[in-house]
Amino acid sequence: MISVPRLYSIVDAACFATTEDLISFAHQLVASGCTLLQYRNKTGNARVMLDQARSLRRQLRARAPAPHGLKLIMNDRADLCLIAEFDGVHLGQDDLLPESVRSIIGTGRWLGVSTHNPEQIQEADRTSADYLAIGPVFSTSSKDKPDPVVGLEGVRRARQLTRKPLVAIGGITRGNAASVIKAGADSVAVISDLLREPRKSTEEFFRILR
Ligand code: TZP
Ligand code: MG
Repeated sequence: MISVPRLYSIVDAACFATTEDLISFAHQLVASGCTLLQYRNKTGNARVMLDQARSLRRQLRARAPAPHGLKLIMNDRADLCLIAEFDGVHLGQDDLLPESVRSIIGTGRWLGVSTHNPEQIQEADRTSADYLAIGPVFSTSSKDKPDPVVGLEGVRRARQLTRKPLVAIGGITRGNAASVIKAGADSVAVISDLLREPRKSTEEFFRILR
């Protein structure tokens, strides 16, 4: 069983004007203690994604050398995970099935699966996924056409349905993160609340969730 850190930071390419800005942001997260970081890009083409992912990998590796330090997770794409030498893949309900991706990435890399209701949790729990995500817990503006909000009750229910590490996502801030962990999540995945002041925000998340 893997161990997920309390904070799972997501670097969403849509939030940055340039690759340099994206990498600078990721640097600040890692410098402040983030050890699990997902690269997400819903609009860039495959070449842009690979270019940004490779830059992230190269530039962050120097700061947090594998295997002890940083885990870099590729959203959606097993192929780009391998080419960019990332440490795992995160899948949504519209992506390839977990076992298909497991056959591509092998057992050494992490596999995460997003779920939005009890049925999806039970189904994902039967796969070889290393961790499950549940959300959106609260309303979010970081995702196009988000599924219905599951609330803290959705996190509690998810906790009862799986023993895999549980990551909560969607509208999570320093203000509500403690309640999400209390509801049974092992970790919180965050986009927006890291953007404005990444160092301060990261440090505060870790302080709050210790
Ligand atoms: N999946 C469910 S909610 C969400 C994703 C990718 C977005 C989370 O972003 P934020 O800004 O932390 O609400
Ligand atoms: Mg996806």
